Amino acid sequence: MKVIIAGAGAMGSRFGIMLHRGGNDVTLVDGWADHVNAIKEHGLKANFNGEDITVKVPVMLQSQIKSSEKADLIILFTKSMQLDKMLQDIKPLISDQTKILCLLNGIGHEDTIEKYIPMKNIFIGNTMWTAGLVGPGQVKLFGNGSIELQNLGKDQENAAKDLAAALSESGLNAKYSDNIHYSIYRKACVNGTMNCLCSILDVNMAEFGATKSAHDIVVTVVNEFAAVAKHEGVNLDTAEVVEHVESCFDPETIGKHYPSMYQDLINNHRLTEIDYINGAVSRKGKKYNIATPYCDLLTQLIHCKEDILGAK
Ligand code: NAD
Ligand code: AOT
Repeated sequence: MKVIIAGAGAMGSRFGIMLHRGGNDVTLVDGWADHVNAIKEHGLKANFNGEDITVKVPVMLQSQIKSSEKADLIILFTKSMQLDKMLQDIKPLISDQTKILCLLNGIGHEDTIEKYIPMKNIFIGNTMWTAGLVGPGQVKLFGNGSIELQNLGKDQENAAKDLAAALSESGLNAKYSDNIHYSIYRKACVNGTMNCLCSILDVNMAEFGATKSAHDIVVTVVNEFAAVAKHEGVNLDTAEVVEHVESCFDPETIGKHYPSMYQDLINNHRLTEIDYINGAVSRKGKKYNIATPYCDLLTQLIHCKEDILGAK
């Protein structure tokens, strides 16, 4: 399968490496010149579950895309605020048959994708895999994960199941979901708690989970997400979602992970995806006349921290 990874930072690199090792014809596309040049010169370097590996994989800048190379599958892995530009830049790689899979964190990305891609080729989902960027051309990957995905287009259920099976052949543990908006909101609850709170408190997920207030905060935030989701026809089982969020506290599994928002804001002074997570719930709350005070405050605090750190 000819696979383009559109956005080859931490997660794009993980997926690129795993799909390449699984025998696919993978090309990375990214907008960060230092990263692209490092991969071109030295290969993509990864600490993969404790083992140092180097993967030689084709890579190009968004500005170097040629129209000749149509992909079977494009996996989107930009940050939320980079998605629209990436979709514009990858147009030459897309044929009428190219499937687009979006696994970004956050809510509502299909609205952006639908502007550029016919519905029949759009597949959306979320992932419990994690990844960290060490520096240009270098990532750290540990632990296990999974993917849930579904077709947006009518009559594309078999295509979605085939796509999940193809990703699983490379060890990505992908499953078809018949209720992907539920799964996306469920994962957004993980990010709507862990990402902002670990960044504000300067801790990893296990350390946050060990605080006395963690449970109450998680319950309140999940309830706000659930109230908004209900207005969109998604009925979250809040007790199950809280349990799911709190399973991330376990230091033996992924508790030691610093969420991507922490990596961006605290380590690299980069702008965050908060407006697509808690910020999206705040905006929807105002639209539906639902109070979301924790999401409002968490969004504001992350924006304060962006200002304080001069994030770009
Ligand atoms: P990332 O920031 O590592 O990569 C996204 C883009 O930003 C890439 O184009 C990358 O090259 C660029 N970039 C990264 N660091 C840069 C720097 N210092 N200077 C300039 N450009 C830079 O993002 P990610 O963590 O791979 O996340 C992609 C999507 O997946 C997001 O929606 C994220 O929330 C989601 N996600 C991340 C994780 C995780 O563990 N990292 C887990 C699940 C989902
Ligand atoms: C995560 N992390 O989604 C993944 O860092 O943005 C992120 C992210 C899987 C399970 C728990 C947290």
